[in-house]
Amino acid sequence: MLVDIEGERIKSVRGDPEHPVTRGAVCTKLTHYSSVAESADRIWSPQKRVGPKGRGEFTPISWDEAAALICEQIVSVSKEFGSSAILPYTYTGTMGIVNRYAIERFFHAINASQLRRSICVDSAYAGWTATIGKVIGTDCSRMRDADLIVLWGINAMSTNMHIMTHIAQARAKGARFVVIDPYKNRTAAIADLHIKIKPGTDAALALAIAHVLIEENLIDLDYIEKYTLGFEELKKRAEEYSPARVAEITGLPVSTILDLARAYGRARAPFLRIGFGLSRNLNGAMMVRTVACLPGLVGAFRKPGGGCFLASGGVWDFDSDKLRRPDLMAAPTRTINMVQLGQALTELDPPVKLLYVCAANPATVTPDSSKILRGLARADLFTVVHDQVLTDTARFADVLLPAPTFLEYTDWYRSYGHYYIQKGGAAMARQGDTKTNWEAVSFFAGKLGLTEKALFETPEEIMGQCLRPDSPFMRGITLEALDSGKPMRAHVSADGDPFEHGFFTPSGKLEFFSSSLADQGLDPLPAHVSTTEGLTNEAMTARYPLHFMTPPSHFFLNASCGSGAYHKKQQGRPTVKVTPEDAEIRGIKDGDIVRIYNDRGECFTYAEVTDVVQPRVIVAEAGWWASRMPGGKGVNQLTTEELTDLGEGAAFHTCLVELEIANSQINLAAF
Ligand SMILES: Nc1nc2c(c(=O)[nH]1)N[C@H]1C(S)=C(S)[C@@H](COP(=O)(O)OP(=O)(O)OC[C@H]3O[C@@H](n4cnc5c(=O)[nH]c(N)nc54)[C@H](O)[C@@H]3O)O[C@H]1N2
Ligand SMILES: Nc1nc2c(c(=O)[nH]1)N[C@H]1C(S)=C(S)[C@@H](COP(=O)(O)OP(=O)(O)OC[C@H]3O[C@@H](n4cnc5c(=O)[nH]c(N)nc54)[C@H](O)[C@@H]3O)O[C@H]1N2
Ligand SMILES: [Mo]
Repeated sequence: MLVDIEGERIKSVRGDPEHPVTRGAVCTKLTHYSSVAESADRIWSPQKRVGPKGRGEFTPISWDEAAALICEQIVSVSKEFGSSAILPYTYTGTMGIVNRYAIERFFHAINASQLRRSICVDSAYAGWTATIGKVIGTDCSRMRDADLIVLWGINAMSTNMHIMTHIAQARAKGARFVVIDPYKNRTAAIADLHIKIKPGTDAALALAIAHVLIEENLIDLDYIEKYTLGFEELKKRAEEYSPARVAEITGLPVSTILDLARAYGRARAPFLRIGFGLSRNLNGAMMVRTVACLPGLVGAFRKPGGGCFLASGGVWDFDSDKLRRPDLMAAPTRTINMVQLGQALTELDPPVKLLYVCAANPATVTPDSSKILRGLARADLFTVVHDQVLTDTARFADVLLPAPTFLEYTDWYRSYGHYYIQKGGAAMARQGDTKTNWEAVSFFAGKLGLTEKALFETPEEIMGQCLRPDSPFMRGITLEALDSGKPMRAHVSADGDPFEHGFFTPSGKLEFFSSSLADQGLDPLPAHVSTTEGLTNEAMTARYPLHFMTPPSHFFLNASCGSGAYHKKQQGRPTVKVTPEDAEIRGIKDGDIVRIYNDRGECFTYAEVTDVVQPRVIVAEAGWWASRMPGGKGVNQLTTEELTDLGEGAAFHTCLVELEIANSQINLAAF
């Protein structure tokens, strides 16, 4: 990004025309970043709570006073309850490598409970890894030469806009563009074909495609022989998934399944881009694993212009131990899954007594948030929140710490959607009395009297330690080389087959049959498994007949940007999309306030009656701060803490609810 600063203000944020991926384009969330940086919700100095928890009433204090309060709690909680009663909850507010990961050093040094950070990618990565072995894939720029592009469970117009340029180029040359998604999102709306699948049934569709490819001999036997494992077993499994049976499961016409399979089998260069959306289901990892088998059947990876991509995260083999320093832990401690923060704060024994939230907003983005709010309201819980703005979570803080924006500090950033890493320098002077995440924990370490050198190193020192310029993927990527500020590429083929020399699985092949899954006592073959909570469960749907999905919004970045005046205005108002039939049954009209509810919780929003969704599936694009929804409750009140099939991820989209009209239940004047 190029940022123009005038005095102390951000004048503009633009894409860097010389950047190999963005080529001068940045998303609307960032071009209007000043609206976030200058938001009325910004916090400029440390604060101490003066009102009841959750009310957001604070008084300014100094960093020294804040440190005294926090350190006193660290000492007394450790003494009385053991240091595992301390829990850090840190996540993706900043993607800077030092400020995101190195802060764990401090929590290791005080021997706090560890956090399993699996809310985002872990279930998708586990599924992909089972088939492919490492989270790398075909460079997305190769899509430019594809003749069939399938986006599967990814709303790229909103979440990965840079690939849309490649897609436009391919389409100009005649490529067909298909989107597979339970609702017509922004991306599906411009596709040649939108396959409106029933949520959670994608593995069945992928197996039906395999069925047709095999039956109609549209497979690449030479590729299968050289590069894959378990074809005979897969063939047998796929026999169970006839297009007729899968039509029932997925709600798609048989003709659509046949058309997609044949198009995939006959394409000169089919490119499959798998998204994270489908992985956010209780059967999500298996869905990703199953879809990832398809390129193996047709040899897509070696077809120029073809391939498959989920993410690039696997190339960044930093020395994680040097970055996070788990060796600083004096004794083994427990690990708490971030997806289950609600449980951790309300049910865990021994309890969490000190919660340190940094660069995260769990009250809004973490599942089963009614439990989290109950936890945050506990009188015996001491909560520290380090953020730029007064979020829904920050309102519950005992001590609130102000953070700068990424434009005010140096860090290093790597993508999980492409293969570049880059240093981002501070573009402007520090505003207010803020500390970065690393500066804050270093400061507290000093006040606690800790002496371990690793807690006081500079960001440059830390970064220098964790880079591995000798590793095959990160060859030549040194601190000095990154200093130029220019993006540096990891070593993955830019326009060829990343798996030319084999896959990264135990067998070195693309594994239709996975012995590592078999070793874990799991089904070694791809399969469709319907979830207990889902439209096929009649006992549950009798009470909660609607499937509820909450994918990200176009103008928010998770709950970041929820403070931006521009972003809120563009996003309009929070809504739930519901079909005319489902609305009519419930007497709901477009624009009504509705209540969405299940046994976990409830939230209120505006009804948007529309055919972009399908019968019995409703969609509320997420990211609105709960405090800005009518009724003050967010969509994650409804979502489950149950973990996905592999990878211990979050299953935001596996969620049954009911909907009712609620115009008279809400006093809108309050919001
Ligand atoms: N229902 C539903 N829920 C979801 C999702 C979904 O699709 N549906 N998506 C999930 C996904 S993929 C993810 S990754 C998670 C994201 O969850 P989080 O990582 O909690 O992301 P944000 O909500 O963006 O909160 C980040 C906070 O960090 C603050 N921040 C920014 N920069 C800094 C900094 O330098 N220092 C500090 N201290 N703070 C900073 C921002 O102001 C913001 O409040 O949400 C998940 N939640
Ligand atoms: N504008 C914007 N951009 C973002 C974010 C944001 O909040 N806003 N968040 C960022 C983050 S942290 C992440 S991880 C990425 C995620 O970005 P993506 O990979 O695009 O994933 P999601 O947006 O979670 O989901 C994409 C689509 O999956 C669909 N989906 C849900 N369940 C199923 C299913 O069972 N089958 C199929 N086929 N589709 C399904 C949803 O309807 C949605 O349209 O986006 C990043 N970019
Ligand atoms: Mo994410």
